[in-house]
Amino acid sequence: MNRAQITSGFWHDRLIINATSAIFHQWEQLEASGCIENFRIVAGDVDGFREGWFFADSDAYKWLDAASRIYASYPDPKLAALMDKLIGLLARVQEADGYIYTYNQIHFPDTRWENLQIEHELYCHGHLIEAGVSHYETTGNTDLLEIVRRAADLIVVDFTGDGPFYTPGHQEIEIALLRLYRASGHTPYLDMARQFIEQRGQKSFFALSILKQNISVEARTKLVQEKRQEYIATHPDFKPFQSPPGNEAKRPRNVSLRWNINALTGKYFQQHTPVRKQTVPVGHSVRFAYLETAIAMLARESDDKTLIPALEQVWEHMVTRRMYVTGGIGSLPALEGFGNDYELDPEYAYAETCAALASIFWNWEMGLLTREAKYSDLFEWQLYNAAAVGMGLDGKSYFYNNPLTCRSGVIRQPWYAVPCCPSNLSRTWADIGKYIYSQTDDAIEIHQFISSQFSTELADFEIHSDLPWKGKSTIKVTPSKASERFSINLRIPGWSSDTHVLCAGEVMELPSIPRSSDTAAGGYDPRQGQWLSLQCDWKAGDRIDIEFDMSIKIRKAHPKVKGHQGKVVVSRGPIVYCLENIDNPDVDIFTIQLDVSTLTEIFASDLLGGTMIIKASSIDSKTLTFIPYFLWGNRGESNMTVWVNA
Ligand code: FUB
Ligand code: ZN
Repeated sequence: MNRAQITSGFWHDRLIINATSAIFHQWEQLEASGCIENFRIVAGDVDGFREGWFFADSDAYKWLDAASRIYASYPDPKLAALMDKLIGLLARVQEADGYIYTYNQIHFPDTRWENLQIEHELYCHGHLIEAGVSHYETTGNTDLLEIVRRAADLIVVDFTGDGPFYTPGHQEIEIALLRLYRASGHTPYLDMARQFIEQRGQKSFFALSILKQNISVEARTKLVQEKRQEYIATHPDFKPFQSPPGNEAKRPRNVSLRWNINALTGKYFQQHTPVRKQTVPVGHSVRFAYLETAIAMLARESDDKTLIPALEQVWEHMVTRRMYVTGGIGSLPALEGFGNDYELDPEYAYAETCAALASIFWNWEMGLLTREAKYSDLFEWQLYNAAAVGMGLDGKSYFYNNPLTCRSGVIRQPWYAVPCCPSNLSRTWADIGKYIYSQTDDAIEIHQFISSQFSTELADFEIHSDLPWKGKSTIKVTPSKASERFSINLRIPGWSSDTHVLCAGEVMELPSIPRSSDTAAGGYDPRQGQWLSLQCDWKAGDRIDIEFDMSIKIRKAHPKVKGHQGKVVVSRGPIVYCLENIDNPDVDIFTIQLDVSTLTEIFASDLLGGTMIIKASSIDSKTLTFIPYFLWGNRGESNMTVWVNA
C-alpha cells in the first residue's frame, strides 16, 4: 500500500488533533448516544432499548475504520484497547451465518434484506467491511477481517444472481466489496460489487416498489416507537440520550415535492437509469459520489473501459454546473442532494461534509483510472474547503451541512442525531498519507504537496511543503541505486497561475494551462490542473524546488447562477475565504461593498491556531478581515458569508 508518513506542517497538526482528541470524543459520543450499547443489547450483555436510526451501526463501524487508520500512524494503546473491545463485541453480536444488523436483530429477528432501498442494511454491512479491511491493513491482525469476511460471504450467497430489485438504496456496499476484493483477491467480492453496480437503474416500476417499501418502513418504525414508549414507561431509570439540536438548513419552497419526485423516479437513489447512462449528477449527493467511486474502482479492477465515458461526463457536469465554489456538492436541503444546473444558492447549500468526502474518494479513483491531474486538483480543493470545514479546531465540534452564507443559527455541534460526518472525516484525514503519491511502471506521481516522507523501490522521497499558507515546496529524492532513471510527475494545480519549478537547480518549462470556454457555475474550475513530467537520472541529494503562485484571486459565479451578480469570492492558493461577523463587528457582512484593489494577506499567528488572513477595505473605507472558510464557526455562534458584494 502506498502510504506516506505525514511529517510536519498544516496536516500534521490536524492529524494530531484527529488522533488525540477527535477519535476519543467520537467514541464517548457513540457510548453516550447508545450506539455501542445497541450491540451489547444484542450480545445479551445488558438490558436496554436500542437507540438511534436503523443505520446507527454504521457509525460504530466508521469509528472503527477511523480508529484503525489513525492507529497506523499513532499507535496509542488506549485506542487499541477500545478497538479490541468493540471487535470482541461484534464477534459476539454476529450471527452464525455472518449477519449483523442490530435494528433487525433486536426488533425484527425474523426479517432480513426487507427494505433495501430505505433501511440501509447493506450500507451498514458495507461500513463494517470497510472497517475490517482498514483494521487488517493497518494492524495485520485478522480478528475483524474474519468477521467481515463472514458478512461479505453471506451477502455473496444471499444476493448473487438476484435481480435489480435487490440493489441497495444507499450505496456503500459496492466500495466495501471492492476494497475487500483488493485486500483478499477473492473474485466473488468483485463479482458481487459488479452485480450491484450493473443492476442499478434496471428495475421496472421502481416507484411502486418504493411506495411499498415506504409503507413497510413506516409500519416498522411505528412499531419500534410504540415499543420504545412502552419501555420508557416500564423503566423509569432509562435516560435517553438528548442529541444536540441539528443545524436546520434553510429550505427553498417546494423542496418536499421535489424530494418526492426524486424518490419516485429513482433519481434520489441513482436508480433512474443504468450506470453507463448516468451522465448528470442527481439525487442524494453522498449516495451519488459513493456510487461514482465504486464505478471508478470497478473500472480499474476489471479494466472495463465502457464504464469510463459516463464517469467523465458526470464529473464534468458536476464541476461545471452543480458544484459550489468550495467544492461542496448538494444544493438542496431535505433531498440532501443535487438541484438543477446553476441552482447554487449559498444559504440553502446543503454541501454535507460526507458528500465532499465521497467526492474526494471518487476523485482519487478517477485520477488513477485516467491519469489526469484535474481530479487531484478537485481532491485538494475539497480537502481544504468543503471537507475541512466539517471539523472544528478542537476536534470535538462538527458541521453536518455546510452553507456558504449563514445569517443565523448554524453552529458546530459536539454530535448529531445522524452523526455520519465526524468519523467519515476522521478516517479520511487519517489516510491522507495514502493520497500523496501513486506509482506507475516508470513514474512516481506526486498528487498533493503535503510535508511527508515515503519510500518506493525506486527512491526515497521527502516532501516539505509550506502549503496552504505559503507557496514553497521542496522534494528531496534519494534513488535506490547511485543513479536511477525514472519520471517524477508533479501535479501543477490549476489555482497556481504562475508556478516555478527547479529540478536539481535547472529551470523547468511548464505546460501551458488549458483555459476552458465554459465557466464553472460555482466560480472554481478544477479542469486546469496539469502534470509536469520530470524525466531524469536521479542522484542522491537531488531536489525539486517548487514555488506556487499564492496571489489573492477573485472568483465569480457563472451569470446563470441566480443572486450572484455583483458578488465575488476571495481565495488564495487552495483556500476559499469568508467574512465572519466576529472579525468584522462594525460592518454588515451581507451588504458591505469590497474594494478589490485593497486585498492583502497577513499571517495571524494568534488567530484560530495560526492562519493566513486577508485584510481589505470596503469602498467606504471600513476594514474587512477575511478568514479561511474552513475555520469559520470556531468561536461560537456567528454569521458568515463566502460571497461578498464588490
Ligand atoms: O443515511 C446515511 C447517511 O446519513 C447519509 O449519507 C447522510 O446524508 C445522512 O443522511
Ligand atoms: Zn455525513
